[in-house]
Amino acid sequence: MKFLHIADLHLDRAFEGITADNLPERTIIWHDIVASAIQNQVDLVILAGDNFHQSRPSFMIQKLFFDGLKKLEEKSIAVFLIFGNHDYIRDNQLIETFPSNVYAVMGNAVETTTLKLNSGESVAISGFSYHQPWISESRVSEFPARSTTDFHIGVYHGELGSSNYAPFTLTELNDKNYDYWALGHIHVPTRLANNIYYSGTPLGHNRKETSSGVNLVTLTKTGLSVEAIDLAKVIWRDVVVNLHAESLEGVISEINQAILALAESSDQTIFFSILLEHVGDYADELIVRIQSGELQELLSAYTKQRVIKIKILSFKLDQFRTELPLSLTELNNLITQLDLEKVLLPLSNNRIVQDKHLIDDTVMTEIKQAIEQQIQLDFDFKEANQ
Ligand SMILES: [Mn+2]
Repeated sequence: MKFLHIADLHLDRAFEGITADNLPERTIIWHDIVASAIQNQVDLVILAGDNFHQSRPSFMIQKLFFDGLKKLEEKSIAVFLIFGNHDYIRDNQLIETFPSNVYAVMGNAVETTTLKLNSGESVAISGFSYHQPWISESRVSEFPARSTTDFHIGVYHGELGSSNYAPFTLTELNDKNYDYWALGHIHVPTRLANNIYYSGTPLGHNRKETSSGVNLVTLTKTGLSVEAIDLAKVIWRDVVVNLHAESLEGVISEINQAILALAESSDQTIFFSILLEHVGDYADELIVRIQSGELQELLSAYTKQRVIKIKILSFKLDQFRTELPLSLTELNNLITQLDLEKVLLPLSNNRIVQDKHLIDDTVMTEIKQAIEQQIQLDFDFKEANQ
């Protein structure tokens, strides 16, 4: 049998730092996933949670999502889907009923469905959905013993080790003797074992998400093959431009060439983040032009002439970089220990914030990640062993 393992689609998630309207660029990925499933003639599509970025996905995004599911229904491709910590199940959440080809896990418990495939083979698929933004215990013990069907697939949204996202161990998963574990939650495509994979997010949504993919999995009686496919039409790249020119004119040309060199070798839209190194005497002038947004505008215009869509996120000038008297590990520790609940106390006392549950563990984690990301952008660090 053949199936697509998809996770962490986050279909309604905005691109971080991109303010222009980009809904088509953000949602084309789902269209392409559906097309890929049809083209590869898969029996099944698995969506391993966080299909939406929030538990209140917009009506328009839901329509797009259901449209894709219906296309799969027309081709008799089955879908098994669960909800993760971001799109956890709430009352009055969805605007449509799932089409007949979709098995969506809606209850609190682990659910199993069995499919009879055109090939005559049979497969059992087991998984659970989140009903709140975190789950502090492992759910693996609730998964049934391996079925007598030809194949058994486990679908699990969670984190290896200890965390608030259904933490699990590899031993627990292995002990089930399933043919494949389709994991969700970690956005970087990761192979944990021969038959245990995070497929990763199909589309990066910020500078850190530089890799993306879905898994095309073939199961046979004798084994499995896993092919990672990158369907993303939008990618994120950090570019370091080591400047040599002595004048503003030369510098603009150097930056432009560095971007075009990458853009021309790719048919994807690239969101560039540019780090300029060795900025010379023209620094003051350059900074003014960067702060006003003029340089970004100019570089985008150059690339648009070549019909390559590029956006520039930020500039950092390395002459202003300072080394912090810390290693990266020490910074991590400091941020982990940061008592955000205390810092956010005045805010969390606000009734709107309370009513809408705006501050939860996910938000806390995201704030900490954002702080760490920004500090890493602005400073250099000591080597860990010094
Ligand atoms: Mn998740």
